[in-house]
Amino acid sequence: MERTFLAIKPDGVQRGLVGNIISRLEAKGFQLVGLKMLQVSRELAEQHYAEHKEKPFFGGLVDFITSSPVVAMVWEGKEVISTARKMIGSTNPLSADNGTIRGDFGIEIGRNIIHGSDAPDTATREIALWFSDAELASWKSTTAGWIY
Ligand code: FUP
Repeated sequence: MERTFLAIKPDGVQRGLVGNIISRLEAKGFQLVGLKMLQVSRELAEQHYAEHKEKPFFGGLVDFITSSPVVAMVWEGKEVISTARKMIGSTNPLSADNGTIRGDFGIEIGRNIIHGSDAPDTATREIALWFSDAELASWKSTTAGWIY
């Protein structure tokens, strides 16, 4: 089954949106298989956002993501990578659709609440970067038969 990496950023944590975000993904039918709150180091932030290294916003992005704790998660389910991205909405919250996490809760591109892996190869890379194998659970939900 497919897995994706999601992280609720410092703004999402401080604004008390952790429960709402987890509820949306649970209610959709996806399964939480990894969860932790952590203070992100600059090293981890720079590795995570390596593709943006040359961008003008890179320094501010690293400052932001390391400014206070984030909630890192791994979610599992059929087509969870693309579906979670749809549920998150576009990068700029002002252009994100209503009903998406960013569309419902955000205004600023630099304070867009949540990160989600954008493709299978990035999901694999990000899960390995943020979680050890021992931190990931495999479990069977008896309700899954009603979802799939
Ligand atoms: P996303 O995949 O939607 O999280 O967006 P990107 O990978 O393109 O960008 C990563 C993060 O960089 C965004 F979540 C917010 C930040 N960013 C800016 O601050 N300014 C920009 O112009 C673009 C991105």
